Amino acid sequence: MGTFPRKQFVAAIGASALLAACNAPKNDQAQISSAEPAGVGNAPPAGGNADAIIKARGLNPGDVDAALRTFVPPGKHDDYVMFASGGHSGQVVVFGLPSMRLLKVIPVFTPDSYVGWGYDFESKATLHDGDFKDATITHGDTHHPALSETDGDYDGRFLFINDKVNARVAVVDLARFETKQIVKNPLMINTHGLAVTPNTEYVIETAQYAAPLGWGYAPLNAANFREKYRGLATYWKFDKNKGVLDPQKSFSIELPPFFQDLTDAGKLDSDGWSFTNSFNSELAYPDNWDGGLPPEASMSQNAYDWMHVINWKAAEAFVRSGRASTFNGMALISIAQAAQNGILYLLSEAKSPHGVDVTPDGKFLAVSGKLDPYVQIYSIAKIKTAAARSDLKKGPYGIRVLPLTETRIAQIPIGLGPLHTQFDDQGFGYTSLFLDSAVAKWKIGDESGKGWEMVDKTSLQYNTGHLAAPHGDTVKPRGKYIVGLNKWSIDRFTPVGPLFPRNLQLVDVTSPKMGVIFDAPVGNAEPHYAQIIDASLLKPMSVFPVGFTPHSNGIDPNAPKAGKEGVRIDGDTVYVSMTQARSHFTPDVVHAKAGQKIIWRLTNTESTKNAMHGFAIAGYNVSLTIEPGKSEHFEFIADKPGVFPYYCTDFCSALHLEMMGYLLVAER
Ligand code: RUQ
Ligand code: CUA
Repeated sequence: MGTFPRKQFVAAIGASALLAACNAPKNDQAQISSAEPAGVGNAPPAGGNADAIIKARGLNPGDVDAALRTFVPPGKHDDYVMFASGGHSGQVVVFGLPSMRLLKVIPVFTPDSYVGWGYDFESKATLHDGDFKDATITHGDTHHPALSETDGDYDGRFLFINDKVNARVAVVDLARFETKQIVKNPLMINTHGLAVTPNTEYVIETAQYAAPLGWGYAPLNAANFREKYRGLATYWKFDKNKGVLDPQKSFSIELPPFFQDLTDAGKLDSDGWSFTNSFNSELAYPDNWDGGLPPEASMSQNAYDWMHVINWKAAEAFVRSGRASTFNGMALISIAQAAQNGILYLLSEAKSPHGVDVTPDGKFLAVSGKLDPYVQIYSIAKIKTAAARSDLKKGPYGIRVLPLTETRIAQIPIGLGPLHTQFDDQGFGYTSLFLDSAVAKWKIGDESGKGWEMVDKTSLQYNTGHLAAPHGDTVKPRGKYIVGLNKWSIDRFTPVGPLFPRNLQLVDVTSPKMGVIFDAPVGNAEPHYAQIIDASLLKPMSVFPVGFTPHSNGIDPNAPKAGKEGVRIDGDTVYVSMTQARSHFTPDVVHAKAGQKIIWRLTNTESTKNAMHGFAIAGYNVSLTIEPGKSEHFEFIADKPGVFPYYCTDFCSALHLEMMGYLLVAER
């Protein structure tokens, strides 16, 4: 293919200024900076005129306090990074705290034409790994992000996120902030809870709506619902060296068809245990609903629901001993096996529970039922003592029941619709109140049940779901903030039509009285849950070694190299080996004949930070962003004859518009 020699091109435009601006700043400076007088860009307004500004804008001292607590000066970085689920956008949304600035959107279960997720060969293959019975699913409902942990604290290496609707789990590699793996649960259809164990031995995924295991069919009637419909807890083994979930070493525990919900893993004193709540202890199902109560009423008749208390270390040992069966390629412990081998217990919990959260010391469990105005506190030492008893009564499905009176040590009255709890570094818990639209702060007491009391409460706007706190799920919470993930924003923002933004609210918890200090609209689907990590623990790459491919997490031997580009035709396949660098694609013309298959490889050969390029081509549905050093690969059948410009979609240089080429597909 004829490529215009670079030297001739430079001579042809003959402008040294253009050259300097667009051709080759191979260092870490932004291109523009060399042309800009030092210090101009970030200079604050001269003088300092705070009083006049406060007056002119009608601010009160509280506003100014909030502004000072959240303001991060231009060019300065945030202290914390928050990973929020993107709800049914299928993504993860990344914010900086305290500024609440949006830093990134990571596509996970849904294709994204900016990142190119689902457009290149490798990411398409990753999406295919989440296929359901050969059907590629291009949506997801991301719910519960869970950061990888070492010794019970976030380590900044990986983020796990589940797809509630399709029971899939994804691994996001935080070296790249990119989705690395998607697995479809081979036994369950949908899921809700996701949690990691303290050394990321396992990622725990728990079911939501009961269905026959293994994606099977059973007519819906009373007998089948009881005997054939099932819940589940899956313990996905995480291979830390490879950074992937290993289905071969993972296992599941069959659970009754209560609708399991959220899960937390024990830590420190309670390491080896996990706690999964559920609703629908009534075992209500749609046939009951005909002419009777609607589902939400038939599922909330009982005063209590069932928490599942699971000794996962005992389950792991059981599987290793070879006694579990295998179903759809996954080790499966039956309810009877779990009940008889000290693996599974039931414990009463307040009705319609959602959050179940282990305190940072691993000693207590905070559970709240949305229809019960208390946070219920259980002692895990007492749970373990009770579990060791040989005279426990059997409950549903022959599962032994831990006595509520022996294990629950306190109930803190906090208000209406308690939903989820987070912790700080000062010995306080924070529980969201969905119905009250508030957050309650309460003191962690002791084993005897003393000292558990609410100390503060503040309104949020509105209908708060989960809360997130810096390292709030770990053995070492960092305190300072609580973020309320509010479902409704109602009157908080400039109207943008009937599809309202959600409202993430930053709450300061360092003052004696909590207070909202920032409202961040989220013009994305619902952030169900978020985790917040100290930014200094994240060590992402900023450029890739040239020729890097995410698929093998290393250099691709087939990656196009500078000076070795070209087009090769072999039978009916056209192999394109292309590089891109400011401001040129090499080669810049590709010829094909209608019907030929094109296997196109493209390397961004830049080594300068931030020097990404895009690639998009008319008519053939390819859109990519290629970070410096990265090599991508895509394929299509050139079935439409015509002239198809391709170009760089990222404004990379002063000659960005000129960074283009043609695919010419001739008639046969
Ligand atoms: S969830 S709030 Cu998975 Cu709690 Cu939606
Ligand atoms: Cu490369 Cu624009």
